[in-house]
Amino acid sequence: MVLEDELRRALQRREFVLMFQPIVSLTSGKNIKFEALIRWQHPERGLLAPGSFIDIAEQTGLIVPIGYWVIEAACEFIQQQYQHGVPVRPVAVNLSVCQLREPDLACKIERIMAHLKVPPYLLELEITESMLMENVELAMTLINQLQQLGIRISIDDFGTGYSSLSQLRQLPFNSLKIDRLFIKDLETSLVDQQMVEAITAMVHKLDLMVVAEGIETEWQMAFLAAAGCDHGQGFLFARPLPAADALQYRGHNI
Ligand code: G
Ligand code: G
Ligand code: MN
Ligand code: NA
Repeated sequence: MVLEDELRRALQRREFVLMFQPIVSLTSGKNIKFEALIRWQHPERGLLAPGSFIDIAEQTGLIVPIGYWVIEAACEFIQQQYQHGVPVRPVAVNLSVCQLREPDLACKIERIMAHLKVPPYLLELEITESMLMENVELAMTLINQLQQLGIRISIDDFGTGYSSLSQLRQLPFNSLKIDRLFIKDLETSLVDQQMVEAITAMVHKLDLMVVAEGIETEWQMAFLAAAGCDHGQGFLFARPLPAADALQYRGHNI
C-alpha cells in the first residue's frame, strides 16, 4: 500500500500517538509545560518517528486532519492531568505550514477546545521561524486570531530562519525557542555562547519567554540559566514520554 493510503487508514484506525516532552524552569527545575510530539504506532513496522511520515502528510494535505487529531489528543492529555489530580501544565503542539493556510484554523481549534472543555491558555502552538517567513501576512492574521482566543504562541527553531527584528516585534508571541543547533556545541563554541546570550537579551526586551531546546548536559543547563534563559527542554530532563509517564513527571533537581 502506498504511504498516503496507509496514513489515511492510520488516521481512521487511530494509530497515531502523542508523546510529551517536559519543558522545565532553568531556575527551579520545575516542570512548566510539555511539548506534544507525534508518533505512528504502525501495525507492522512498530513505533515510527515523525521524520518518516510528516513530509508525506504535508505533501498530501493529510497533515491538516492529522493536525486536528493532534490538538484533540493534546486536549485529552490536559483532561487526564485534571483527572489525575496533578498540577495542570499547558501543552505545546507543532503546527505545519499547511495548517497556517486553513482559513478557519483558529475557529476550528476554538471549537475543539470548547467541546473538550479545555481552557485556551492551556494550549500553545509552535510555529517555526521559517513557516513564519514563508508568509508573514498570513501568519500575522492567524496569530492575532489565536491570541485573541487566549491561545499561546511560540516561535520554534529560532535562529534557523531569517526573521528580522522588526517582524518579530510586530507579532504577539509568548515565547521563543532557541534551536538545538546553538546548544549542541555550547561547551566548546564561544560563538554559540555569545549567540545564546545575545538572543536571550534581545528576546527579553520584546517581553517574551526564552526556551532553550536540546539540553543534554548539566554544563549546558548551568550556562543557559546564567545567560538568563527562562526554560529548557532536552534529554537531560526527559525524553519525549508516553502520557502515563508524563503524568508522573515533576521536574529536575537543580
Ligand atoms: O521527536 P521528534 O522526532 O519528535 O520530532 C521531529 C520533528 O517532527 C520535529 O521537528 C517536530 O516539530 C515534528 N513534529 C512532531 N510532532 C508533530 C506534530 O504533531 N505535527 C507537526 N506538524 N510536526 C510534528
Ligand atoms: O519541534 P522541534 O523541531 O523542536 O522538535 C523537537 C525535536 O527535538 C524532537 O525530535 C525531539 O525528540 C528532539 N529533542 C528533544 N530534546 C532533545 C535533545 O536533548 N537532544 C536531541 N538530539 N534531540 C532532542
Ligand atoms: Mn517544536
Ligand atoms: Na525546535
